[in-house]
Amino acid sequence: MPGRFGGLTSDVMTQANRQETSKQLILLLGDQLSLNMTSLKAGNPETDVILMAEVAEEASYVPHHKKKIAFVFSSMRHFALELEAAGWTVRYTRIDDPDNAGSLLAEVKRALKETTIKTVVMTEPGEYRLKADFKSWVGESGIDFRMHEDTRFICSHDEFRKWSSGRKQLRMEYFYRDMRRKTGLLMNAGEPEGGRWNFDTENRKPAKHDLLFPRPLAVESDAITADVLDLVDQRFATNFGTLRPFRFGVTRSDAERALKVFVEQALPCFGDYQDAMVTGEPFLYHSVLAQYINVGLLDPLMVCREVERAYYEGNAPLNAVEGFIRQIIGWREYVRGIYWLKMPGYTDENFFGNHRPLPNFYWNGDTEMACLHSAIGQTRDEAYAHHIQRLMITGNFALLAGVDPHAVHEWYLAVYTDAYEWVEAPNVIGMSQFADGGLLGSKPYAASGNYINKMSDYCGNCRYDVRQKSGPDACPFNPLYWDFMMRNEDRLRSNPRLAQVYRTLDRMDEDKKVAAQVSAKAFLASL
Ligand code: FAD
Ligand code: DLZ
Ligand code: SF4
Repeated sequence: MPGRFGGLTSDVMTQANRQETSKQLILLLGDQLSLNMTSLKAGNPETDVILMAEVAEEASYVPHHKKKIAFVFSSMRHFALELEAAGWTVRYTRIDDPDNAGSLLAEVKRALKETTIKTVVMTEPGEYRLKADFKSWVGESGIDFRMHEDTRFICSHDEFRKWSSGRKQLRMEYFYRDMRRKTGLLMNAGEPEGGRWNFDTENRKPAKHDLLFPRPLAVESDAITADVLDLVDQRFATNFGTLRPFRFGVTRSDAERALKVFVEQALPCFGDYQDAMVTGEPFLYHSVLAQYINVGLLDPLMVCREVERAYYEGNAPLNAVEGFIRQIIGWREYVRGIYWLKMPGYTDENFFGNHRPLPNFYWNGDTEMACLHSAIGQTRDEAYAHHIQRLMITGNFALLAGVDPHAVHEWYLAVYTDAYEWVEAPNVIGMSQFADGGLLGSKPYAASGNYINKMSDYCGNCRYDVRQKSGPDACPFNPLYWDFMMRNEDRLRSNPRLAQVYRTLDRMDEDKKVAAQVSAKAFLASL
């Protein structure tokens, strides 16, 4: 197996000779690692050539975490072998290939030059920037080019456009119900299983440290992954993140095993502890499957059917199963719909007009705030943080501190193994930073230290005091929260979901308001 990649330059030469009779070049991207891709379905293994390329442009359009690059490259290399085993001819360019043209488009042009192929086929890329690159090249070159829909999603672009058009407000909950009806997941004679669409009232308990947390599947590196790790070590030495130990799976069968481990060990408590945060416990009862789903190693609908099966077989409760399925057929599909509805331009939205640079501690965890220190340290080590850490710790802080949402977006896109713009940007720009002014969600996810203290054990280990509202020892989230509400009053007061917050502010003594503003200002100046 490892030798296959060692001699790749000469492989490309032999493949080029075989390509004389080929008809189509099928470009397969690093997050399209499934035999069910529409580009492959439109191809013929007898005649067509698949192009896969590790390129500098994809590896550096944001400074990706080392583990993310290693995961993508190793998964690509393993998938190339799977394709060859299935009878395809694969033209695979490694990042260190001396002839590497540096970008996916340039690699396509090189392949066309070096072969007699005249037709290029691909499945729509997940990110707008790549789709735009290919569309404009096709316009100029007049090449025979076909871009197929990505059918790994339940809701097509057209369907989302129709669903959203004419609605005054887009809300995930209603979209989700349509996806339940469409897929039949947890449906019983046209009605939601258990008589309700959503069981969140039974979810979201804080977790205690003494629970026996399950662990996501940890996969030993094989020779291919070991090679990739060495390569990333050398070539991306200054990128963010800890590379080793590297425990992600890199094949479909690894990912399927990870799913099985999740369903058996963590799913039953997924709902209960979905929003909990515990120091030193990065995964809790989360699935840690998003990176596999997003690159194609797991099919999202298949994942949901396995999870649904656990419920019907009596192995997991409805609140956990419904909550999990909602994340995938609800949130995941909904954010993708918003992304394609609003691109280009969505990643530049800035409703609050925030321009503060991202604090440096986002890159090194060097802060005395225990919650941020923990969430960022874990991000550095695992290239993973669960949803509530992303939303209510790193996201909440950036929102309250008035950080430029585009800088926040670029950070999230870089640091998580599961980060691709179509899913990351709506979560950051819309859900977390409210930079779209309320298109995706109905209110900003802003919270003071009280929420963090309720849902985590961070505050007990912090140099700041979560009960103090102002002053040098007060938890910075407290004054920052009220400062945020006062600063943005003209934009937020009319939001019905913040009515209670503004009633509390109206009752607050003037000196307390001023103290919060002074503390917030002093803290922000110290960043
Ligand atoms: P679990 O908690 O086990 O959830 C199960 C699955 O549901 C996930 O694997 C994922 O596929 C899906 N899911 C859950 N929540 C969401 C959501 N809000 N949007 C889309 N899918 C969801 N998810 C990404 O896949 N890539 C990102 O780059 C990303 N960036 C985010 C940035 C911010 C600021 C926030 C608040 C959320 C972000 N999410 C992102 C959503 C969510 O946090 C991750 O999907 C989840 O943490 C991945 O871990 P998991 O697989 O253990 O998920
Ligand atoms: C994330 C990523 C990285 C790091 N490297 C590559 C690469 O070298 N080649 C490739 O085809 N894909 C890579 N990817 C995934 C792409 O960035 C992803 O396909 C696009 O952003 C579209 O979603
Ligand atoms: Fe975070 Fe404030 Fe708690 Fe410290 S006291 S861990 S800064 S919420």
